[in-house]
This record gives sequence, structure tokens and C-alpha cells, in this order.
Amino acid sequence: MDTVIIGLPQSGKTTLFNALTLGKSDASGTSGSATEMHMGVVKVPDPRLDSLAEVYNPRKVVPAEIRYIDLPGPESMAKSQGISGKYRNILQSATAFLVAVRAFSNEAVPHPIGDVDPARDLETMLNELSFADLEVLERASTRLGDQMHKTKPADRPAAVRHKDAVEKARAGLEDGVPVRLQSFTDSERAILVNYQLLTDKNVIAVFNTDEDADDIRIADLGLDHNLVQGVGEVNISARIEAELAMMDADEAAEFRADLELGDSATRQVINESYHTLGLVSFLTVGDDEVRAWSVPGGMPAVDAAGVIHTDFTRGFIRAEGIAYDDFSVCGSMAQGRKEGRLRSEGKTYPVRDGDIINFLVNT
Ligand SMILES: Nc1nc2c(ncn2[C@@H]2O[C@H](COP(=O)(O)OP(=O)(O)OP(=O)(O)O)[C@@H](O)[C@H]2O)c(=O)[nH]1
Ligand SMILES: [Mg+2]
Repeated sequence: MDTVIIGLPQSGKTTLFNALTLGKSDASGTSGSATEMHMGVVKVPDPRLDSLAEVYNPRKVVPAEIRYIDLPGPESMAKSQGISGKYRNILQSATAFLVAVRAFSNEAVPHPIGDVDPARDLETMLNELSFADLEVLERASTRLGDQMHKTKPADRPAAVRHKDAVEKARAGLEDGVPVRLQSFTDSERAILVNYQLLTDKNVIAVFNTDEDADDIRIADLGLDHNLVQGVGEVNISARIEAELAMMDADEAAEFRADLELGDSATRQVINESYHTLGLVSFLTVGDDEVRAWSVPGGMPAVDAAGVIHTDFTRGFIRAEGIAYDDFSVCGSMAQGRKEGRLRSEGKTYPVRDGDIINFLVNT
């Protein structure tokens, strides 16, 4: 799952990236330079994995992972810069965006637009996403219109449906409704998914505040309801968090207690990501590997199987599952079966957080 950090220049994107990934990942190129892209993988902490590892003694324990990407300043959609071709595909393939919003005061760092104004900056960035989508949809609409007269009569209904779906999304956006909040039929969704629209993705605002400042709440910013509906929010002081991320765990915990800071930036952002995206973790166990997988909550079992291996979707027979809490009581799958807590589920079973699942597949 890729989360791309966007934001106005000098809003603290790279500092936030460091706070999230330093010491926890194989983050590459974290020089702080504004000219290169950084990527870092963060493992999602999950104590359930540790307990399961004690039972199974597997060769590997693999937590769920979130990959964070920090783009060079001007490329990350600064106002009026548009989206550069070079990074467009990275933005398009993202699962979610973190919008770094400057709320810190720092005389040495001039704000690129004017004063420090979190409401304006968040609005600017969210509008940038809409503008980018409108541009894509307008171009698609023109192209589809131009091609229509060349379309064979047999293909015309599909071509019309395609153009209608594009027009509908565009009209919604022009009314100020992000694609993720618009309602579409399944077939419209299937068409639009190919455009990888940016306003279809989940967004979390990360207010980068001074450490002694009160938290900022999106609801208090007076922004348009549609623009911010469903946008997650976190308040952190990126600079301090980046410094703490470089310390060893005990030392950082001591500082955190002294400064009366809450959870680490990583923990807060992961929690809010799970919340905003409605993610859950299901678990797989065995002597070889104990592993967590993050998927949208309620995902049908057959699709969850496909996350492990694409062949599993085709070969899906059924899923055997037990809730982690039941497993803890029973101590083993065999005991869970005896007590009737191990369930046999079909393709449509909605996966829940903490399900330990064994997929039976025909490969
Ligand atoms: N006081 C204070 N300064 C910060 C904070 N976060 C970032 N800065 C400073 O703001 C400047 C910009 O931070 P970066 O993390 O490089 O911002 P950026 O968004 O990656 O910048 P570009 O990639 O150039 O757009 C640096 O000088 C940081 O030290 C913060 O929480 N508090
Ligand atoms: Mg940067």
C-alpha cells in the first residue's frame, strides 16, 4: 500500500517522511534534499503477530507494510505547478495521500504563499487534486467525443456508456464533489477506475504544528463540507518527531514522557490511515510464516485470497477462519475446530480485523 506525501513547498513533507520512516525502514536517500524522491517501508506494529509467533515458531514473521513516498518539493503539486509528468504515475498509483499542512512558525522558513494559514493551504492542496482530475476528464471527454463517429455501430453503446461515466464524474467535480464521494454504478466505477483519479483516493491531513500548540481540527477550519468530508486528520510536530525517530526506543520513550507527547508520529499516522481507509488486518499462520495483511474492512474472502496470490482468486475453494480472540482462548487451530470456533466460509465472507485465515485453494 503506497501513501504519497504531498503538500505545498516547505510544508515539512521531508521532515514528516523522516519522522515516519527513520529508524523503522530501509528509507532510501533521506538526505533531506529537495531534488530526489524518497521511499520508505514502515511495518505496521501488531502485538497479535508476536503472540502467534510464540505458538508457531515460524521461520519468518511478516507484519503488514505501508510504503511512504516523499516527492521533491515542486513536483508534489505546488500551487500553479500542476502535476509533473515525471511523478504523475506515482500519484495515480497511490492508495492514499498524506497532505502535509504547515502550521509551525519558523522565521527562517518563509511560507511560499504568505502567512501561516492551515485552512488555506489544505484547501489549496485539495483543490489541486480536483484540478488534476478535471484536466484528465476533460481531455478524455474530448477524445471520446472525437472518436465517436469512427466507432462501429456495435461498439457504440459501450462507447456512449464510457463517455457518460466520464461526463458524470466531471460534472460532480465541477460541483465541488470529489470522486470518492460521488455515487456511481458498478459499471461506471469499472470505467473510471482506469483513470486512477486523484480525488478518488483517501486523504489524511497532517497538521505540522509547533509542539506546544493546540491541535487543529478540520471541522473548525470553515472549509467546504464536500471538500473535506472523509478527510482524516493528525496533528504532529514533524521536526521533533523526526528527531525522536532517530533515537533508540528507550531514549525516545523517555523524551516523549518528558515532553508529554502522545503516540509516535508513525503510530498516529498508521492508526488514522487504518481509520480513514477503513483497513483491517487479517492474519495467516504456519510453521514457515506468520503474517499480517492489510485490506479494506469487509473485503470478500475471495479478494482477500487474491491479495496473497493472484492465483488464489481463481482457485478459491473456501476459507477456514477463526477470530484472533477465539484462537487465544483455544491455543491452536485443532482445538478451535473441536470447540466449533473455526468457521468454514465461502467467497463472499467479509473479512474482519484479526481473522486468522487459512485459504483452501485449487492451484
Ligand atoms: N519549526 C519547525 N520547523 C520545521 C518543522 N517541520 C519542518 N520544518 C522546517 O521547515 C523547512 C522545510 O521542511 P522540509 O521537511 O524540507 O519541507 P518540504 O515540504 O519537504 O520542502 P520541499 O521538499 O522543499 O517542498 C526545513 O527547514 C525544516 O527544518 C516543524 O515542525 N517545526
Ligand atoms: Mg522535501
